[in-house]
Amino acid sequence: MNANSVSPIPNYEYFLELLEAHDQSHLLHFYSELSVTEQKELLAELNEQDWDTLGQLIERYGKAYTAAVDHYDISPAPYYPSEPSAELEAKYKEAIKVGKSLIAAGQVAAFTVAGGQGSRLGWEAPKGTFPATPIREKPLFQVFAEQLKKAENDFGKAIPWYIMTSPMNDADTRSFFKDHQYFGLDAKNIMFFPQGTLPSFSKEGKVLLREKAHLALNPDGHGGSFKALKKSGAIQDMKRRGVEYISYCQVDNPHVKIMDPLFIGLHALDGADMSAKMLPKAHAKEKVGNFCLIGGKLGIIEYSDMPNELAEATSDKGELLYNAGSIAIHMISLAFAESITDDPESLPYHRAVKKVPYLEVETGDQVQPKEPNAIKLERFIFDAIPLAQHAFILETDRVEEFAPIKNAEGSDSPATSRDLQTERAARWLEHIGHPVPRKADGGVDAMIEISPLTASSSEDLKGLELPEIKPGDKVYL
Ligand code: UD2
Repeated sequence: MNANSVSPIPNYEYFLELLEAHDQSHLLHFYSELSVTEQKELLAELNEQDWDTLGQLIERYGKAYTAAVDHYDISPAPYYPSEPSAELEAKYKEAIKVGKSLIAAGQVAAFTVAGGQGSRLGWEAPKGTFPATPIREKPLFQVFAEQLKKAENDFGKAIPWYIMTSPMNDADTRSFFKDHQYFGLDAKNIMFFPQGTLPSFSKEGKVLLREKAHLALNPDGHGGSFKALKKSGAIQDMKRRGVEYISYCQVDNPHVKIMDPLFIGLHALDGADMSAKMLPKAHAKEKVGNFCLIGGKLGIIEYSDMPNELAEATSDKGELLYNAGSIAIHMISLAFAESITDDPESLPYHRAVKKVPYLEVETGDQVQPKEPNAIKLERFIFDAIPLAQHAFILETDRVEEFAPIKNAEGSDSPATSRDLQTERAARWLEHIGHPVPRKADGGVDAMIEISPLTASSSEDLKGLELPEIKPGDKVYL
């Protein structure tokens, strides 16, 4: 469905005047050389941008930019522990009950952000199509779809799934799902919508052309989710279905538990606006956001913005003071998401200087820059946390919930993710007393894949007929 009302796109003269006023008229330099279709495409792209706002952003983040990070009054953030203390035990039990009943009542939707460009992974297609699992090589989207199918079977209620794409990968994402018959889900319960874009601009403040008829656009960050949820009609669709809570995840982590009764229940019991899962960081500079209290409010400082002295600070016992790392898993109340969409300027922008290929207007040459040449702006979803009246963090276990695929090689790569998937499967089996061969270094001496349709925890494996696993075996359950 699409709730956008389509208004006509203004003509060339309108944009010429507008762009001249913003000192960006070079974007129409090649207009007369374009075919009628290309002319329309260019005007449509120009029409997508809010030029007054963009002008202010270019002013602020372009030439005149000075980094102003107020790291005042920062302290470590408290969190719910993964293992409840004696006084929390009853609350966790109650939360699991509440979470299950909310899922069964259809009040929880799944939301996956899949609009990123995946450039670090070197995968040209949408990242969700990447073959992620160790044996069957199921794509990431299939892993999530099967989780939702299992939840639908367990709770007797279909779970609506919202998938944010970008204009660059929207069509490919939709056809991938269609080609795979929506992985057994009912297409009526899946809604795709593209996020917004922002043009890259030069250090001198000129918006770049990618081609004669196209701006150099990039997705506006997952913080663009709020705007896109509203613009696409997804928020309306959620209301129509009686959804009250959104379970948010990134497309790159096959271990995310999309429907986690404990997390959902704690969020509801606490009346939270936005909640997050955390892991103790593997090391001071791990590439995850840092949970902090900033001026008394919970927030995240991204790894790239975290001053070294804070990232590396330790307690008397030698433990990292800021050890709470964000793995980008959130619960968001629908009412809160809507309040953010009502104020589209509520989230800040983050600035990155990147190598952006562009068309040089003076010469008409295509330039592949060797050095970073352009400014990209993005918004981050987690910047909404400090705007929440109530927000909390829940600790979780690394192997259980974090096996991200981000880089082609090294850390957070397909290889490390496959190992973690095997390790989690082995633990689930061992937990119910089923032996798994291990090497001298403790690693699993086999390859094991458990389908999300078979089990969402070790509990689901109880009572199943399980094969004996010998060293070097490949076992798919
Ligand atoms: C993200 C978090 C980091 C940590 C880590 C855990 C940010 C900025 N940082 O780091 O704190 O939690 O994940 O895995 O998020 N995406 C879109 N649209 C966009 C940009 C990104 O949908 O415009 C999606 C993208 O498809 C991916 C996710 O957001 O699924 C993460 O984006 P990233 O790769 O920029 O962030 P990353 O992995 O450095």
